[in-house]
Amino acid sequence: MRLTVAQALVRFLAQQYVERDGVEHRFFGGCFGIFGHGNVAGVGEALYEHPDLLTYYQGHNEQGMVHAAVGYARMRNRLGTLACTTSIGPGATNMVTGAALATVNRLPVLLLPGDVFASRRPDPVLQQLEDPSAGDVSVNDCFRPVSRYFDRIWRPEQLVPAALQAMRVLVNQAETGAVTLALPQDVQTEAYDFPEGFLEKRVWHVPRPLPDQHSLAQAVAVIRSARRPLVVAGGGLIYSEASEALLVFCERTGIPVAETQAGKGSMPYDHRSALGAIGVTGTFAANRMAADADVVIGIGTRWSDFTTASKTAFRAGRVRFVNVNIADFDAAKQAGVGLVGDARATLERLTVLLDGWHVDDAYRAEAARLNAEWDAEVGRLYNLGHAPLPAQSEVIGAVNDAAGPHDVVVCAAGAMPGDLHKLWRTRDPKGYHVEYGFSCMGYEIAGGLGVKLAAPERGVYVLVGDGSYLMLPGELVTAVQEGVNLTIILVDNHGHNSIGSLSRSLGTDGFGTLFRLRRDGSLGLDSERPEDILPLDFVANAASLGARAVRAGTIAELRSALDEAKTAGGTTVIVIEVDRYEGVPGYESWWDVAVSEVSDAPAVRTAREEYEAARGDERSFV
Ligand SMILES: Cc1ncc(C[n+]2csc(CCOP(=O)(O)OP(=O)(O)O)c2C)c(N)n1
Ligand SMILES: [Mg+2]
Repeated sequence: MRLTVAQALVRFLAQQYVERDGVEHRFFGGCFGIFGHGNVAGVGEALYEHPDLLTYYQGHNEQGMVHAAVGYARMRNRLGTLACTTSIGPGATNMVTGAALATVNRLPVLLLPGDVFASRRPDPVLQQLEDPSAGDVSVNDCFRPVSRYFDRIWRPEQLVPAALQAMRVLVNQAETGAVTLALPQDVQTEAYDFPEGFLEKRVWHVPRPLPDQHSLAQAVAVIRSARRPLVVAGGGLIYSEASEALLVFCERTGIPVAETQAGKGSMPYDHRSALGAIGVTGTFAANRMAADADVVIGIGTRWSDFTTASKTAFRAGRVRFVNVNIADFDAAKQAGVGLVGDARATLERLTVLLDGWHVDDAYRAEAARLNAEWDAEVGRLYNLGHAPLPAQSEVIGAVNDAAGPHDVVVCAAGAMPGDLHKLWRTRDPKGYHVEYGFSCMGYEIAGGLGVKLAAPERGVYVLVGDGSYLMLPGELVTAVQEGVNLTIILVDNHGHNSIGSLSRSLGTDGFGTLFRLRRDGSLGLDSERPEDILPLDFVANAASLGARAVRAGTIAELRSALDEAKTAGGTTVIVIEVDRYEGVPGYESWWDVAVSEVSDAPAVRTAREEYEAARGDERSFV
């Protein structure tokens, strides 16, 4: 069939399906786009000609479009995503951060940046990077290290193998991440006789592979030898829809469960074996049991520094790891016994192979006791009654109370992700959506939009800091445009408070983190006088973008604003100011952030001494 490259690509994308466990889904839920000369006449024309093929969503910042696609993909457990089309130059490079975020989080997104003319006839075109020593380099080469698959379509017929490779990687649970097909603007518009087979419906089967017998036997022997085993549940467990299998495994074996950021929600918070968050932002329940664990079973985790507390969380002399992971790269970490396979299938097999074996009753009871003690601590922090300004933990409590059991909380950067990791009471495996692989400021609203597009039946609560809001509020407009109802709670603490606290703990006094006016003669931005704090009006700002916007001065007002948001419909932004010095404490954990070895500041020298002492606890597992 004679089509342009862009027309063939749009038809191809509309015909891609995935199937797992006999259930089939369309893979692409639509296409986000911002047009410029690099895609308006190519991909733009193709979407215009057949708007029925792929729903078009207008983005307002290319990075935000990718965040929305990531939110969508995560909500769909990697069985669906959105495509993103941009112009060349800045429109394209605006997606690089989103690409890195997708790849770090192992979430599929398809990026279609426009590219310079393949013919080179009109060079240099507007926004073209000219490399005097390499004619084939364009700004899109920035996508290479942050994409799991990259190709540039220099000739029309090249689309066929490239599109098939793109799909292979997108649906592959071990390899997935950002996939980039750079589309030179002239090639997008060139016609070619595409084979019919290329444009027909294609169903990609997503398998549930099992680890090999030898590794399973080894893992079972290690687990049977354990007296204090612990499961660390990661995002892979949720993407594999393995929560039920995990519950059965834990009921039978009595092994307690700690959760990473991406894995939070693997177990309901009130299950007696649930220890909640682990690591730097962990609970005392999980961190105490991690410290003494002799066998740690990581399921679908990439063992980030936040999970391992920079390699200080697991302190038992002869602790051993078993890693269930779809990617052998992650399964090999911590010198673990690698069980390369699907989390659900592997957990079901392990449950059978461990039949009859379980931890002793005292260990089971210890986990149950810690679960209850931790929940009491959550209750305390939800109800601090801090005055005159409330504490952030009370905001989390009010939002948790307002959210239904299947609603979703969305966050990404600042102090909020750590506090949510500790305090959010999760009741549904998809109820907790904190992007903490890249922890990208600006993800919150755009990611929340993607979550809602993927799961319109769920309420979506976006918690966003004032700093993150200022970085990328544009997709608020998209939410209003699309009639997508988000409830956004903007937590105003007049700056980058999380980094301010980190800075204070490292001897640098919160330098550069408060939002304040520079006064004459001041070298730094160092005044904390109320009259020097920037008077930013976030209510007016959000209202000007089309949202319902209200201010809550107290937790009681926040609760009624959350109630009103449910009935009002549309996207609501609730702005609440919190006490920036009333943070949630850390619980028996540490994070490796290097401190200056020499400094004029005595506080920095002290911090360096403490740092060197703490670093001594870091372990390497070989
Ligand atoms: C895009 C990006 N830039 C910088 C950072 C480093 N960073 C992490 S948290 C943070 C401050 C976030 O401020 P805000 O959203 O107001 O949250 P708060 O820290 O006040 O809780 C910064 C600058 C980041 N994570 N992402
Ligand atoms: Mg802030």
